[in-house]
Amino acid sequence: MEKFRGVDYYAIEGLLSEEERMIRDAVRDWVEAEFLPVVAEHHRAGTFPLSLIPKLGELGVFGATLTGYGCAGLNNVAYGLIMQELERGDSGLRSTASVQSGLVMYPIYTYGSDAQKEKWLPEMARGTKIGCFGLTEPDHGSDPGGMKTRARRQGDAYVLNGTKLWITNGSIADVAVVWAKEDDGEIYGYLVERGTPGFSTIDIHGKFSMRASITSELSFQDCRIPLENKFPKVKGLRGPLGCLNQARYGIAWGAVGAAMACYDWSLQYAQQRIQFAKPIASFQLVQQKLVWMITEITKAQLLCLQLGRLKDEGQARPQQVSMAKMNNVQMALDTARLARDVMGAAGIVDEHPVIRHMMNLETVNTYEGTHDIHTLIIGRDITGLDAFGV
Ligand code: TGC
Ligand code: FAD
Repeated sequence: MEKFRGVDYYAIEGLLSEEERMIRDAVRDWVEAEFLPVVAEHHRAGTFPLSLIPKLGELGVFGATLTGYGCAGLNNVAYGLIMQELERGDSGLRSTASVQSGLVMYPIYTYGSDAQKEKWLPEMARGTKIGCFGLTEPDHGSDPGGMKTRARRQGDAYVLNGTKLWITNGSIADVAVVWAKEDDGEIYGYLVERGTPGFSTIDIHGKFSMRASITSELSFQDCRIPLENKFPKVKGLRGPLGCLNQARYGIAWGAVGAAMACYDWSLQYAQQRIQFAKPIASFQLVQQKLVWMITEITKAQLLCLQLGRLKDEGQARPQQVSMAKMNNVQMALDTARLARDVMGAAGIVDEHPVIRHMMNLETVNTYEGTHDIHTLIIGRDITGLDAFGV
């Protein structure tokens, strides 16, 4: 198959600034040259190419919208385009950048003390330190407000007890952002460093999705952390949910990247594959699938771009982020499944990227709020009625 040819049916390129295009192209070239050649072997082995993380730092990917501390200070559209290009490589690659930027650097920057920012942000921007985000628990996924993890003050320390499950990069992280309840029943955020006594991790194996990404369980047993490791500026579920707004925004763009990869690959395949003495791309039913894909990708691109412009004006509402995450991930999953179908048997092997994207997108559909939770968030917004439960 030829190199990726880009997907821009509505001349959206013309709506981007020169800087946004340059950033997009730099990340696209890097993914092409350094990531795509190794992703299939990592997918098979169930590993992540850790040596590439500092290179992502050099590219300015981490905390790209933040200012100071060695961060690039880009606008949200440029950041979205970075996420699109990373996920064109693999959802696990975008996950690493999302977690580091939106779920670890963002809360340190927004809720953290000056000392916490100075200690973590410059190294995280460089990719020489890695973070993870612990919100989900074995008994509380979609309803994190019910979390059981507890933090209790004892003298000059907080003592953490509990378990966080399904945590991206948990076992390789130098620091975990952990959300726990105190005796007042409120949720607070804490920075827990790797190696702290009472803090341990176990990786989750047997995944059919996100194989080129590390997913772990975090366990806290009488884990004592210094008082200064608590975020001073946030209290309540709005703390972690505020971080999710950032990461969900990146996923909305990233899903478009995965869909673009699947569409372009299956189009090229269909143009080359001969059956009944003709390229399969000449059959009406195959064309219908390809046309559906590019139409939905185009709509998703426009949704992202307008959301990014709103975000840059400080006008993007969390419910609008939910709509983009919900729509674009469903679109990408449907696109990947159609692309797999267009490729016949060839679609099931990892010589081609389509099945890998398809399996990854099953996770993307679930994490950062499932498709249905985002439906209910938007439903509550437009009706004023809460359909979540009691
Ligand atoms: P609810 O009563 O709606 O809200 C509680 C408080 O939070 C505020 N809030 C938000 N603040 C900022 N941004 C948002 N998006 C917010 N949504 C709500 C809200 O105003 C309220 O504040 P206050 O001050 O009035 O108390 O809370 P609820 O318990 O009814 O739950 C609502 C629900 C279900 C929407 C929420 O819990 C939710 O979003 N659940 C989904 C959980 C989720 O997305 N988990 C993701 C875990 S992290 C992850 O998956 C990382 S994957 C990383 C990767 O590898 O890429
Ligand atoms: P559940 O909440 O049990 O949901 C199961 C089903 O029930 C879903 O279909 C859901 O939509 C539905 N459902 C639940 N409540 C309702 C309702 N009120 N109405 C209608 N339907 C409902 N979490 C982190 O904190 N940090 C991470 O880094 C992280 N990384 C992840 C990486 C991977 C690979 C995966 C798979 C998950 C990750 N997660 C992470 C966890 C993720 O956020 C959760 O899986 C997700 O929030 C859903 O929770 P759950 O899996 O417990 O599903």
